[in-house]
Amino acid sequence: MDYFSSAFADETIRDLAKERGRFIGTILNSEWFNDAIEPEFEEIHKTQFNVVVAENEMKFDATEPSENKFNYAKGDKMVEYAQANGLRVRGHALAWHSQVPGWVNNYSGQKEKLLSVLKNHIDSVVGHWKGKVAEWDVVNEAINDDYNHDWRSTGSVWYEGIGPEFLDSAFVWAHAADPNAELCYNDYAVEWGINEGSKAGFVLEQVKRWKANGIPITCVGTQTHIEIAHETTPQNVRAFAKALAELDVKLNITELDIGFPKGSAGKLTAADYEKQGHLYRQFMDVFLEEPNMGEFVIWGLTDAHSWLDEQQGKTEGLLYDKQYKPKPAFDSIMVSLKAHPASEVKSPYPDSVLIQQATKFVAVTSKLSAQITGRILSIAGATAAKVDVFDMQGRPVFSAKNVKKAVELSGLSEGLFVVRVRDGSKRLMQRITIK
Ligand code: 9MR
Repeated sequence: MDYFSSAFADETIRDLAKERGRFIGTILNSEWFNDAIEPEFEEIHKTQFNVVVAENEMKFDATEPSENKFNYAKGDKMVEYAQANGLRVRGHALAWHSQVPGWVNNYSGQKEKLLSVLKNHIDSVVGHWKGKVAEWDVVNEAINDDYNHDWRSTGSVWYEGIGPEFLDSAFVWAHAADPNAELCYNDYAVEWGINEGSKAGFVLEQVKRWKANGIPITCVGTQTHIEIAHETTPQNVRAFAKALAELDVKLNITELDIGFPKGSAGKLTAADYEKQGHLYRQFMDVFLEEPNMGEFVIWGLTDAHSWLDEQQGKTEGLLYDKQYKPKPAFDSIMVSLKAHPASEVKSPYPDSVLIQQATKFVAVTSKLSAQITGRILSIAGATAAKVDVFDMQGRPVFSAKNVKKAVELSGLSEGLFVVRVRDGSKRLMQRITIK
């Protein structure tokens, strides 16, 4: 279905985010690390975003697959990519009950041993990327799914063996290993409101306690894996952000996706995608309006590679479709950014953080430009562009594929035309005069 024609082809989320002192990004999917992803992926990723997270490659089982034998190769690959392209790096995740390798589980119930395993892991991993990973999910998903929320007491090797103090210790160790890194508690279903008995309410109680006890937490992550029907969630996130601001803690959106029910695949209408865009826009509005929100991360870039299809009864939750075309949600995010001018958006980061990002920033190479000399149309910024020319009534009069640098617009008379250049996700529409 070809309903996506972005009105913002020549502007990027990244430039607008940067001007506002904020970070907007998506994960690098595991397929990227394995060189098994379409070339459009990286091109869009580094052009449109300024923060990155590894889908799986900085998790415990990936970084310490056997005891005290660390594997940083994939994480290093991402850090180098981020540095080369001026992206901030989020580290995900240090202490989590899931994706823990078998050798750790062999120490179940051995408190002293598990404490030293977790400390060694945090010292080593955070130490390895000191100064390069700006922010860590120190503890991930440690709260249970019961109605009366409490720590997850079963199914967590850390809680069962160590007790709740594993959380406090993890923050202290991470801070010692990189005193400048932001340190987050990250969880799902905290976008359901902050009422009594809510998961977010439980987080707030813990953050209060941590702050009172000098535990070095600086941020909370709301994963925000939601569905199209969850219309109240943006305002819940706003309330959570305000409550955390009182405690001098940031709230980041860390894993956003807005899925449709799986059965709707192939049946979605333009109105459905508009609705999805509207929800994305509301999240972006909240993000830009709350001064203690710094990062807005979407859990995937293209619907072609998403955990929703692989592991959930959901589908099509991201900004780009399976052909890497920007969906209405992309434009909605741009509209929100434009509706919140840089002069009105506060950044929660000190100048030092923003300047560092700015100097690492390399020029966006993705913009297309075109120039006509006689009948030769020269194009800059394209790898293999499709060029279409229309007369002023919109009738197609010329078409060429795989244009790299220039094409002769043969067969055209003199006069005014509109040229459209498309190269992957990049587009350009421009008037030209043939003399
Ligand atoms: O997207 C990740 C998927 O590839 C993994 O198989 C899965 C394993 O647990 O983890 C997914 O990412 C999760 C993230 O690390 C934590 N929050 C929920 C994410 C989606 O499951």
